[in-house]
Amino acid sequence: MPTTPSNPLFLGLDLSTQGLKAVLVDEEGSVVSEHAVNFDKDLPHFGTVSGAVRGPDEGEVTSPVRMWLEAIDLVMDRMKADGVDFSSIVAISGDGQQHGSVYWSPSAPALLSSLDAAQPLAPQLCPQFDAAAPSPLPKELNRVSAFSLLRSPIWQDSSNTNECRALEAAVGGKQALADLTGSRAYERFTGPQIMRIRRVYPEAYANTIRISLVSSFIPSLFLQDFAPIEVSDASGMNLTNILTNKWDDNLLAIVASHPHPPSSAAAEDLRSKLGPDPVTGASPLGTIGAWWVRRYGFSPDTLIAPFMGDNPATLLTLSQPSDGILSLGTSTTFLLSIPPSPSPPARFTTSHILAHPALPGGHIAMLCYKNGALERDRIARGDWARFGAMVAEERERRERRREDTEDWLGFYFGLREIIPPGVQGAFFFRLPILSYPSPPSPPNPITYGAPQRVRAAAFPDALHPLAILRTQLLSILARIPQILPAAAPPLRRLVLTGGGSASPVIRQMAADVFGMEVYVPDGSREAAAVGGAWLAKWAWWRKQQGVGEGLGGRGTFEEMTASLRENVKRVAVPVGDERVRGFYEGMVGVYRTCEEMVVRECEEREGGPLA
Ligand code: XUL
Repeated sequence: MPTTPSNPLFLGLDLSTQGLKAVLVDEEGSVVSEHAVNFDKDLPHFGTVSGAVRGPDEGEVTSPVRMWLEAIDLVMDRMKADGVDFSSIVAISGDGQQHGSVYWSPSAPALLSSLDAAQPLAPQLCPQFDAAAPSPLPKELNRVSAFSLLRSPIWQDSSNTNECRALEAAVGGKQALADLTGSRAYERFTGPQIMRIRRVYPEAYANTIRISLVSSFIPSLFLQDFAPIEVSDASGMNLTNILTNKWDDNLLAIVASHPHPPSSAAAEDLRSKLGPDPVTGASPLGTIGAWWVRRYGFSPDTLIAPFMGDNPATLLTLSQPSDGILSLGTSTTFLLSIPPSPSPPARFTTSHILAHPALPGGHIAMLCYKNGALERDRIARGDWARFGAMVAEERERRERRREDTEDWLGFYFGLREIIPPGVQGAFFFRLPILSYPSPPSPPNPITYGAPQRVRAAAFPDALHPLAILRTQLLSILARIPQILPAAAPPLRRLVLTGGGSASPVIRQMAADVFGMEVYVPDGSREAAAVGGAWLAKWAWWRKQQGVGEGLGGRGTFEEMTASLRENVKRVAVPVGDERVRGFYEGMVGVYRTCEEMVVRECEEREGGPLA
């Protein structure tokens, strides 16, 4: 009979684009320790930029699997050096950046199950390789590598547009695929990624016995055996039915056969590579493997719960009904929880519906932007104090004093963007102001003339910091009415998380653009990793209570979190000044016009529709 430590701890790991974080959480849900590894700084020998390798193919973005393994070795060693008592950890879960995929070789099961506790993970599972060499494993290394591809495609990849269009066409179009899977085909989604891997590396695909998501790769290491994929992360693959969360035979057949007619034998082969139907966050996967017990002193009873996608994990810790979550990490994402309802959630071709990891029948609506932090960081050039001062000064002049006869919008898409799909480049607009309201002004009604497209050189330099915040936030504001379920009450609070949420200027700007009070995590800023630790606690708590597989109304995630403390705090309220109130609602119309002009310009440049 396993003994329970007097102070049980829960480990949450977040394997994100730029680094790996590990948080330990106690029974009350408070974070007791945090450790992190930054890929570029701590593992520079992989030569990544912001955690990723671009190229060699057009649009290709990958991360070395060995880098992730070394990061896990390093974070565990850092925890050990800090005196973490691993035997107090009773359950482990976490999350990974969504969509990325890991390709396991036929040697993986034997290598995983026979790990030697005297050595770290990386050299035992993945040989050193030349970063410039092609990703498929050279055949002569097959016996010593658990991976058939040495670099994993990640969510920033956009090298498979043709595969996306082919998948949509094969099921009857974008909307048909969105209705079936929750999303139309997106380059970063794992199904279209697998289609490209099959095309460019047919031998490596044949040499793959299992495909994991980043989120199921990590628990596979802890179990020393393949872990199944979890439902919320599975809904980022374009391979499951969003209403049943099961692999869809037709989609498997298309992905496994294209450009040939769908074959059921190919579909079965892909099904065996993907493993069993996805599991919910409620089902523990098993207990920790012997390597972890011997090397770090974990208890052999430590439960391993499924790992999720990073966005669902963030929502788990921060969300209450009627909250919107704006995650300002490497990507910028906006998330809403959709409670279970007798009618299925509406599906759109510009946003995503994901399965909820801990609320059976519940969903998550999501908007995702690729150029979020990448472009904000580029403009700030590390000097956030200057960035903030420039935003504040320009806001004062344009929103409060209203002293110009023109205003400006700027769009910044360094990488091929997700929303609007396929746009790339920087685009600047002058907005002639036809009239300001005479006081007392109702909220905003500035009248704008037709926006004029201007060259970068004509755009006021001092405006870039405000301009990027404006367009990034307006893009979301313009789309909220569409993604908010019809029966849902209006949003009440906005919860900010991720790196950008630390900035007081961004907090205030978000409060004013959305007209909502802004909250941030209270305590740890690692909301996704904490979400993992909470899911781990849920699995353990249900086991303690003897709750079986089906929830049957008992042992729900809500029931468990009710005993955990409120973990957000209010940091900004919309300003009372009526010149600023409603300013951005009034700008949405002209924003939409400019966005349409950007899309048209990109289409003309590329000679056809972008997506
Ligand atoms: C979501 C998405 C990103 C990644 C990385 O669809 O692609 O948010 O999850 O954070």
